[in-house]
Amino acid sequence: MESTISSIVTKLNLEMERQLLQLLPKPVRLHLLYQASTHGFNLSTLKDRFDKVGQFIIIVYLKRGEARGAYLGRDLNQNKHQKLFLFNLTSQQATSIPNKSKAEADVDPCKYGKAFKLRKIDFGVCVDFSSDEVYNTGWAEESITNRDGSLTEVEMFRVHDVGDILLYPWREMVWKESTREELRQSVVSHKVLSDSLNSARVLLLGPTGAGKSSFINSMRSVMYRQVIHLPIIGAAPEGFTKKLKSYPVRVERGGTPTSLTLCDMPSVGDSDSEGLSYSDTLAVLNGHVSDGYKFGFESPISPTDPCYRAEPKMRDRIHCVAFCLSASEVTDCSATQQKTYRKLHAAISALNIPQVILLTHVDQVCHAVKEDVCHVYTSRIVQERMQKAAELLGMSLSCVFPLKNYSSEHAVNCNTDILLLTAVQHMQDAVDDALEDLGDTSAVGCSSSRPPPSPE
Ligand SMILES: Nc1nc2c(ncn2[C@@H]2O[C@H](COP(=O)(O)OP(=O)(O)OP(=O)(O)O)[C@@H](O)[C@H]2O)c(=O)[nH]1
Ligand SMILES: [Mg+2]
Repeated sequence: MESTISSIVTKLNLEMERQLLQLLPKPVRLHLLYQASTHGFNLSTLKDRFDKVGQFIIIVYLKRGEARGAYLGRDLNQNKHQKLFLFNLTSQQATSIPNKSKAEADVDPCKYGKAFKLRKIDFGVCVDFSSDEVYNTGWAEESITNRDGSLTEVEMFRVHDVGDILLYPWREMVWKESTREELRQSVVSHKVLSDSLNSARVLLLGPTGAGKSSFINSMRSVMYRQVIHLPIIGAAPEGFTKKLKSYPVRVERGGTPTSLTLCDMPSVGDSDSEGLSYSDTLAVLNGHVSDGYKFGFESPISPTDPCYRAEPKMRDRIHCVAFCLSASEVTDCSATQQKTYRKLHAAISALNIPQVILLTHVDQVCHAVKEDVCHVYTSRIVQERMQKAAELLGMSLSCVFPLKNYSSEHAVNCNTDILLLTAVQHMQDAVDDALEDLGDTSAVGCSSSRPPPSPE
């Protein structure tokens, strides 16, 4: 059985777990979310970790040896818990007590009619047992509390279908504070493998709402060690970002820039008639478009526009492209969109520009990942979505980086930072690899058929 913090040992012994799992129709794995003796006998953490979606098991352990509990299950697209039962549990057997009510079940994880009720009391927790017309438990009416030691533990588990979570991660990652710091140091100390370039420009390309601007905001948050809110994120059906703008990734607030600059721009359209056109994208890649240019979707940038740079220098070009795709939408991509992305991928490759895929919104496709992004490489659905993203662009799976942008939280999180920093570190390496491969440390962003740009 998995637990969120490796040092937590569940009170559910192997025999009890075996008995309990027999009550469930499908093979499942349990993931410990809350333990009263670790998180506090006050139920607030239990309620915080119960997000109303998915399947949960709550167990109370009694000093006299037995345990009792409740199972709640709800599908993603349903409002109420559809499946619900109470149970008795010992190492020898588990019996379920069905919910006899036809009414839809309540979503309070601490309250099951009068039959089983967890409540807060001064300095602890009390569980009230009874038997009623909804749950014919056969339990004597009694209240048991941890204050006198008769209630020894309360635990809540998330129930995963075995098919959803892989037994072993398919990409190695050490989810520790030290990993975050090492990655951070590597990003901070990195120098571009070029005499003529202090900072490599990474262009974020992708559909509306994929999280391009959020990635910039998230990287700032990682480096500043606090979640910040740039006013560049928003939802608009026709796309929120309208201009080209570059954001240096600084080592700290007001600090020196790192070797990466992230460039934000409007979403790529399905065709030249909507979103950013193919020709405008090429103009940006080749460094012809200056910061602040507002794209007019009716016509591409004209060489007479004040923002048009006729003779771009090496530093003006794009040195790496990060395709941003949302894990929750990557499967809905139309054939036209696929064609557009593949065409772009081919054009960018012809310019010798390295490319990566940032798969955002991974928290929206898997419960376990939503709880903690450290499950990203054991989640089968995230693995599928990563494969889909690679296939969409015709790129290798090793170029796909799953991540979660900071969108609703107020503080940075170690594992979220690890994923974001890993993606950025890979971009820095990819730029260096491309420079080295060309054997000319001033030519990323140039097709072999074009004359090399002037260095500065
Ligand atoms: N849950 C979740 N929400 C995200 C994630 N990334 C972005 N969002 C949200 O998605 C919405 C769109 O994000 P943006 O960063 O503005 O998307 P964009 O790609 O810049 O979109 P345009 O500028 O319109 O092309 C915002 O509400 C973000 O908070 C993510 O990884 N997880
Ligand atoms: Mg944007």
